Amino acid sequence: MRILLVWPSQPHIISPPHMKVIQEGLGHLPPIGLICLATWLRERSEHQAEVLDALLEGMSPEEVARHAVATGAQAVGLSGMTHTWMDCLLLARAIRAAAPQLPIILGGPHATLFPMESLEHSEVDYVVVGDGEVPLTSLLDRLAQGREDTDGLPGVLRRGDPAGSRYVHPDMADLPIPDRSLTPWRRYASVVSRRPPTTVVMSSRGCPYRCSFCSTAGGKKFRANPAHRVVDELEHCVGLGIREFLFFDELFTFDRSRVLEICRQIRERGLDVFWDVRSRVDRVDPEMLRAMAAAGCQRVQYGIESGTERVLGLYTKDMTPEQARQAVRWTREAGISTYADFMIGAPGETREEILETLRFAHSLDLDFVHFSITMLLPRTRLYAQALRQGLLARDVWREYVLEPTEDFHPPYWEEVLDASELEALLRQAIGSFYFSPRFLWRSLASLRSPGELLRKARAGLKLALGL
Ligand code: B12
Ligand code: SF4
Repeated sequence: MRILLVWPSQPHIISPPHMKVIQEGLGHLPPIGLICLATWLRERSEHQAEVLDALLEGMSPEEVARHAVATGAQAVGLSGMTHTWMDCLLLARAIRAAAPQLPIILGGPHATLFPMESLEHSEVDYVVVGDGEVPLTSLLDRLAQGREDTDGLPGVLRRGDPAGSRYVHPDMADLPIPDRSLTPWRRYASVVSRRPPTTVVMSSRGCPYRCSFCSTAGGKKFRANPAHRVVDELEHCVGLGIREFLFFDELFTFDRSRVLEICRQIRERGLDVFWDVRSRVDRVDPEMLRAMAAAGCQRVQYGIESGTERVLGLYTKDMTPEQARQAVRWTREAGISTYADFMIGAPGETREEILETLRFAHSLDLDFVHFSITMLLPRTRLYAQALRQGLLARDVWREYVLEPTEDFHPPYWEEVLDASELEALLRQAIGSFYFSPRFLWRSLASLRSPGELLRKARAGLKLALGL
């Protein structure tokens, strides 16, 4: 069968106001999940897949539907997050209207978290829950036989089926290297790119930690590609002309010996690459960071979240502010840039605690910071707590999935401070960082071209005016 795999445009994305303001300047990253699927189908099945990044191409739902018809697609697969669910649904409707016979299959983090609710919409024929490679192949095999049922198919559901469990691919090393040339790889870069084009790598999936605000879409079990396979993937991309990599693993540094081996092999193979990773502050050490720096690591992004032990405890982050301070220091000493995420608006968090977090963030000498208001994300323990305690009267996310509306506001914990007070504190936090003389000076010193200066200045100005 011939399947069109689409990453939809996102005009209705649920995003905090300050992110919407700067969205345009953030650049585009490849839809790596769809690239993984298309590569798998090409190498392990008779089916053919096309990946269409409608967000990158700026294509409307109607344009995508026309493209599906014009290219003779026999099925369409859509990927998305709950935050982009409304756009997935509008796209599914446009495809149904243009080609009613085409089966529409939904996969990705949203489908995994809300399979049954998504199937309530008649435009969605099948959902794939979890890793998509094997489920999608078996579904296409079945559709090719002219069958529509899902009996015995792993991770695939259709309307009327009982709820099923997520499909977990048994061995990550068995997955082929995603072929970036299936997408316009030269056009991908992010605002923090140093040597575009940039690509995304997922060298592991899953995270065993228990932060209450996180939905750990990759599952609780850490599953990783062995070091040689990770470096093979980098080498493959270098062959194509890509030298900059964003590792989007939930927890790249979980397995210390794997990280050291990846670094050793990058050096041994003489790969001239730039990369950045996400980590916890308690899963790094000076030796590991030095090895990472020597192998081209440019930046480590830490989820520090708060400067107070009480709030970190509320989030069950299982780390302390002191560990954060130490990790940032070690990272800087290794010559790697630091990027930290902070959140404001935890259960019971007071203005004073938020200001303490702000002071803490300033005291760390970070290169980049990102502040956000704690969003009560669907299917998280924090969200369940808000429902249990009556802070939220209704399951607003479920209602949204059943009937998405443009004016949906993601829920915050508004017990002590309400949304407008939190937003004012967020503006203060962002402003105090990005307009501080130290930060401005550092940004200017790290600029590489007038174009970059222009892009960053535009994003900064929009932030200042938009907020
Ligand atoms: C990379 C990433 C991003 C990148 C996206 C870049 C890109 N173009 O892909 C960036 C940094 C831009 C990003 C931003 C955001 N993200 Co994000 N992000 C992730 C992250 C870390 C990895 C996703 C990924 O690439 N996984 C690797 C691939 C291989 O897995 P996958 O995409 O899930 O695909 C597999 C399966 O899901 C399935 N599949 C996927 N699509 C399809 C389609 C079909 C048809 C089928 C059959 C199967 C299938 O098969 C694939 C292969 O096995 C996840 C966490 C996670 N581990 O999933 C969060 C995550 C997806 N992000 C999340 C959120 C909330 C956001 C933001 C909305 C945050 C914000 N408030 O601003 C923004 C949205 C911005 C935007 N414009 O899209 C949430 C979504 C939760 C939800 N309920 O949907 C997640 C799950 C994080 C979390 N734990 O809460 N994100
Ligand atoms: S926030 Fe990070 S460390 Fe915590 S559970 Fe989620 S992925 Fe794991």
